[in-house]
Amino acid sequence: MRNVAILLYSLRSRILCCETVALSNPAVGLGSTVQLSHNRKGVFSTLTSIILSALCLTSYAQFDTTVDFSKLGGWQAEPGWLPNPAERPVSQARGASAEFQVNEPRTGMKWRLVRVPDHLMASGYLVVRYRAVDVALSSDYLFWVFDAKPGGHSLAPLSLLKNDGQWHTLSIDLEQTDASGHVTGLAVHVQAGDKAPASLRIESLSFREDPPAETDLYPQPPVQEVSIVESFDKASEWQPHTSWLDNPEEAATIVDDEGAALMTVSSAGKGMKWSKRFEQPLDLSEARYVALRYRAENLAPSGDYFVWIGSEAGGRPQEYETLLPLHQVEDDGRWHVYVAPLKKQFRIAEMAIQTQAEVSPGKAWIDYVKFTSRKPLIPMADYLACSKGSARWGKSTWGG
Ligand SMILES: [Ca+2]
Repeated sequence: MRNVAILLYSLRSRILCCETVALSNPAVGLGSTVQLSHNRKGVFSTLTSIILSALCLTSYAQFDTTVDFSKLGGWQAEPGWLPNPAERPVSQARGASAEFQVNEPRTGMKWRLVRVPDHLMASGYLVVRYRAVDVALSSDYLFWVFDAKPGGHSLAPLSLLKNDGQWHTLSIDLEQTDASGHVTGLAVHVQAGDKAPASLRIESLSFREDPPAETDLYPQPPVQEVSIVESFDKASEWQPHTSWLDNPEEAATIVDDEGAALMTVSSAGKGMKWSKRFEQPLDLSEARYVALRYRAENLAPSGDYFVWIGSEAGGRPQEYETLLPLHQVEDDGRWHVYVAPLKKQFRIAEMAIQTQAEVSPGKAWIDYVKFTSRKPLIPMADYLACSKGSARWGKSTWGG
């Protein structure tokens, strides 16, 4: 049953997180390269609703999977993975615990977990209880995960270790490290400096939905709580850009509609982009999540953006990010709140939005885009089709 819970949680994560990178990022991009049929979207949407409903009703939404190393075929030393492999590395697995040791100064070893449990998902937190002695700290990885990203990626650097021989708990926020999909492999790394042996004892390693109360967190949570809102309550601030796309509809409109901006494109197969420039750029340095409330009807799904942000005005900035691509927009006429980790932290000088009509008329409403330092809790009312605008959104609702 726990595996089912993990699978469900993973599906939820996939739904909530911007996993798919838009194929055309610059605001002026013309790309409409990813096309999904509305039927497929509809089926997925229905499936999504069923799964989300099930999640609300089941107590299995919380998961905690401790990896029992003794059942997994052990750890394989990979001397070819580093330039200074130790000659006599030691690894031992006993039940949930494992010990790694390098015996010669200025050498190291990387070990690969031979087999990982089925259904282990790269979501939630990787929680590690460990004790380290004389490990050389550096920016090289402590843990490496093989997941949906080709070749895998680092989860945390060696420099995080507290090297004092005491027990510590480290919780790695997997979403923040950009982990996603199934965990197909895991590796651990130990380096000795001038002093040897260097050892790392892992008492337990588990994948959990939430970190424990007493823990070191990685990445470090933001220093300052922030809540930055674009409220979309003045349509006149949004300028159309017919030159930013190859199929503009000159007559497309953007108007105020009860606290939201309503974009309308009347001709099937046409679209429009609008942007708003911020005289005072929005500083996202402490923001970690984005929440976007919208609804849409008759939109054409494409790889280009629905909402986009850039570090400079004009459409071709140094830094930019697609907050939500058009093909991930739920096109069922209902209000949705899309929540995802923010991949980049920069100062927003311009935000751009786009509507593409598959059939006439294509309509999309955006109520708000909100950037927060903590994962936002969205009131149920925001998902209801009857609720309009964000007038009721006070600071207290968001806790920020
Ligand atoms: Ca609004």
